[in-house]
Amino acid sequence: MPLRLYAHPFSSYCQKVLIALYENATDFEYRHLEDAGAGEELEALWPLRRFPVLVDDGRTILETSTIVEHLELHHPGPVRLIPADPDAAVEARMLDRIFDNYVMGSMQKPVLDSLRPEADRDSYGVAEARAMLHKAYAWLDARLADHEWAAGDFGLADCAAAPALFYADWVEQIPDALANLRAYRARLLARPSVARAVDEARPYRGYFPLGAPERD
Ligand SMILES: N[C@@H](CCC(=O)N[C@@H](CS)C(=O)NCC(=O)O)C(=O)O
Repeated sequence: MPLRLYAHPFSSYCQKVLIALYENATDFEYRHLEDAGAGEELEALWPLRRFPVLVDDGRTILETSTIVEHLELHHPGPVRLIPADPDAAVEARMLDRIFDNYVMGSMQKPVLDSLRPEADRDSYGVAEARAMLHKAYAWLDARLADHEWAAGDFGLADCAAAPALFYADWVEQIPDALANLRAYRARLLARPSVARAVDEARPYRGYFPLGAPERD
């Protein structure tokens, strides 16, 4: 029975898992969330309706970081998604958390806020999120001075970084001065697995509520 992934191509967290699957050419059934009945199936699996969700032989795996861990454990391929060395794995997981919590999370705040009715918007929270992005950018730029990928070879943390930085740059452009981070984002976009995820999401750019820029 192939893996089944409930996902939408435009979703940043779905892209994180799609990149991991594409890296190792892992076979899976793509349950596109715009297809009839897919939303109901997702809700039956995970009432919180967060996506993506992976189903492997009747087992439901939630949360992107653990989905990538599951892929490495049960469906490994030539690209190691989690380093074999436990200490290096801690570093990879640390960077994964940083990208999810402080880049992806801060990017999502202004996006989701713009979808709220005007009266319910949270301008203070949005300003905080934008400031957080700049702090995260500066920290990452310094780290990337001597790292080609986020933590060792390409893996989990880069799967998280690619969609996070892709969309974060649309929300709050990475300053020119942060050349290491800008170059890392470009390196990620040049990676075939990432380019594929970005291309598959292209038809949905009109969904971006802040207006997708004319680049990338
Ligand atoms: N921590 C979750 C986050 C997943 C998440 O927030 N996914 C977004 C799509 S990018 C979602 O489900 N949005 C639907 C919603 O917020 O109702 C993970 O890593 O899987």
